[in-house]
Amino acid sequence: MNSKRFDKETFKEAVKDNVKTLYRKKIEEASQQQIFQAVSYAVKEQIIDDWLATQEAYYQKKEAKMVYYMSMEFLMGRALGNNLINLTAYTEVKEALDEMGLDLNAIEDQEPDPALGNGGLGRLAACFLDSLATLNYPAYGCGIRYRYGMFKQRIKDGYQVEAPDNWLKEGYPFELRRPEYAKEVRFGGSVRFEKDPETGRDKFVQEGYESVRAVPYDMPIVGYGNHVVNTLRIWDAEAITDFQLDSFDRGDYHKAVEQENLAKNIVEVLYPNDNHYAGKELRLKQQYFFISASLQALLAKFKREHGNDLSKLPDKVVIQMNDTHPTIAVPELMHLLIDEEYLSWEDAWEITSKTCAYTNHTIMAEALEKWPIDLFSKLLPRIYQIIQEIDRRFVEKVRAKYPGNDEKLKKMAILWDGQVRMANMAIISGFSVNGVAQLHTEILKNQELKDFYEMMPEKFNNKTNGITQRRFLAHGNPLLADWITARIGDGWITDLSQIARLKPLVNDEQARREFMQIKHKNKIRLAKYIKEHNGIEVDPHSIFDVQVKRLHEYKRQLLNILHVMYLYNQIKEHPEMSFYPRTFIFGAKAAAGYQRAKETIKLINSVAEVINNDRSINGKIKVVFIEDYRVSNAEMIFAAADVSEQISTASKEASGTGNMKFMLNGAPTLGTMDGANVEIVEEVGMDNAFIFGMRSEEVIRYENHGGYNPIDIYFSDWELKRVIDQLMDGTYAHGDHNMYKNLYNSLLNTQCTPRADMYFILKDFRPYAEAQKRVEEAYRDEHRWSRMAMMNTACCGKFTSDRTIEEYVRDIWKLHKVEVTVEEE
Ligand code: C3B
Repeated sequence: MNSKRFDKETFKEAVKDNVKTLYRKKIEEASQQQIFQAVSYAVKEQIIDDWLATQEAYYQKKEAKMVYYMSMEFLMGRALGNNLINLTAYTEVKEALDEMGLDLNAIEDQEPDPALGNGGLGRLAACFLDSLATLNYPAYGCGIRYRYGMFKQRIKDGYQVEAPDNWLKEGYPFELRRPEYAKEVRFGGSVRFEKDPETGRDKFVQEGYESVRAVPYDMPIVGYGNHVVNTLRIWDAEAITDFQLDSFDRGDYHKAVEQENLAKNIVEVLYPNDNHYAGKELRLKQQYFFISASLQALLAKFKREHGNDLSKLPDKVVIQMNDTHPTIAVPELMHLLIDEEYLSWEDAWEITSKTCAYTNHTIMAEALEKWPIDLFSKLLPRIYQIIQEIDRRFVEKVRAKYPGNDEKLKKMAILWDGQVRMANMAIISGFSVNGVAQLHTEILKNQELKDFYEMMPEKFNNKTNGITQRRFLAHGNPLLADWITARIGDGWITDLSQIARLKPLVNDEQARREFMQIKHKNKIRLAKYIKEHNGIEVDPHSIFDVQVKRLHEYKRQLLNILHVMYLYNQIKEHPEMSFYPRTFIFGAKAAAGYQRAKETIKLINSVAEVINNDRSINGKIKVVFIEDYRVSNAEMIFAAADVSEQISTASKEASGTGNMKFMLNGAPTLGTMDGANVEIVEEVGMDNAFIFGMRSEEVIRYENHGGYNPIDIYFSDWELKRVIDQLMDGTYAHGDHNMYKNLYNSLLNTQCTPRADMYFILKDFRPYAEAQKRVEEAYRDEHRWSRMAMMNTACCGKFTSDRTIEEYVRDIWKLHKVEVTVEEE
């Protein structure tokens, strides 16, 4: 439906027809949701031709190597608007709908926000799919079709309350069920060794297992203006009803019910933990479920297209494992090659170790998955055997290389201390290990994964994250997108390096004025949203200071809100003090069981309540907590931000990607030298960011050698002490002295493990407050601020996921572009 192919009248007819056939209604009688469905089906119809053409082109071009991006999370966000953008048909469809008396924005709002992911890692996967399709690379995303995605967050009395996200309730128009590709996945039971009577081959046979049927649903991933449509394949689980049970179990009602339950439970819900693993058996089941199904499908497809010589697999296929969650792909691929394809261990290993690559997304110890051997070997007996053998062979190598050095094994073995360490397995078995920003990769090499790096340096490489400008500028900020296009052409949409052409314009007063006018309009749009959702009146002339991301102690939302409390004290004490009005905007979900995170949300809301209702401060500060932060409202928030809060404890944020979305939309970073902030500053210059606080080396030094005591700071800074004491004196708790006890203790209590103030909030407080003062000063100078804001947009070319993907392709995946041509009608 590239503008030429797209015909308004046909489209209108399609929408009307769909309303009729789907709902037996006329347009005028249909609900908004029904219209959304009808419009989406009309769009999908257009996509299908390109989808077919793409798959045909990949098939024809047999040398086309394919990347399989394996991920437990794909945080896609809404598809309708994004698909229209990428079909380059947004404007036409908007007009067509206008002519029918329909409003595209309102229709887009009817779409549930597919939230099959937690945060950065899941959204990165979604950006990667967008870039792969746009850059003409053959790719599959493989994941799970959770019935319930990331929970909906409601705020009641300032507390987070989780509500289920029933995103499939009305049916999702963009997915396609593919039962013909269903696969069986087996759990439990035991493994028997036998000789195949016919062939005489050694065989491992799993018996007494439970199994489920994995049924794939495909979602189209539309490339920008190039007719490429790739596939995100997410797996649903169904009970195996035709009773392929052992003869022993045939007709066993109990077993049938169990299988029914297994199927239902396995894909029921996304674990809502970010940077933290729950260690639950069901989670391991989820992992194995989608990996086994995906790999079975992958091998079947390979054999269909390339024949039975599996030694060619690494030439045609690369498997990228998105963090430790899908790393069970390694032993599962070994299992399929050995037990189903009858390859020798050596041949299977040769193939597997050339096909699998691993991305590390965090150094937080609590996020690196380890499974108790007990649990693991019961659930996946054959897979466990294979891991034992991988481990045995590796341990032998380590012993040969470092004789007598048990320290090395303690750090590097897969099986240790009764646990299966998934990261170690991935590093040992794959051909590539990458971090997600320069600093992060350096920390992996020199600190967390030092021993591996010393032993196999050739595997390690960096791939700094990126984001797609199609969603986060073209779709999320249409005013700015149009303005940029008017100024420098629309090449930036597929080549973000072109955005650098805005640089000379920062010296053009007229251009700067227009840029800031757009920002102002976007602030009005957000202010309206806040008024509607929070009932709070915020002034679009105030500084919109924004921290939106998952709630985690290392991200230090607590530092931000403590600073707000500090400012409020100051204003109360010195009403005459000059102060530029600020709106502090927060948005964050806390993992359901993460107590301190939930307390932080309550604190932010309580501080908001007190400050927003204090007439004596003349609205100088407003605090807003945006409920249910997610991709759809994120797009609007980035567009409206003046200041981008990226204040994690240095060394803890592997990369960050929100930081890049703010930058793209013209918001300077107020941040630490952490993750990709370091590279942002490199691009935009120190003068166009507000950097403060401890550097990563200093943090790591304290962590390794001790010597930090927050109590010293507490007693030497009375203003900070007062703020911290206010956590306990009831100021923000209607007199309750216990409400924030956990937060208070996390900062000061020496009983805390491993230490009080793990994330150096007290240590960084003053530097942060000073940086905030610099922000205010800079903002007062309109001339200077508009330059800074615009420079941020102009310098963010590096941070497109298109660049990231080209680097993965060049260094790891070795893919080739495939052109898709479609007859124009
Ligand atoms: C995140 C990291 O916390 C971010 O710094 C990073 O930008 C993204 O991944 C993408 O690389 N991350 C996450 O969202 N969930 C995890 N389990 C681990 C890392």
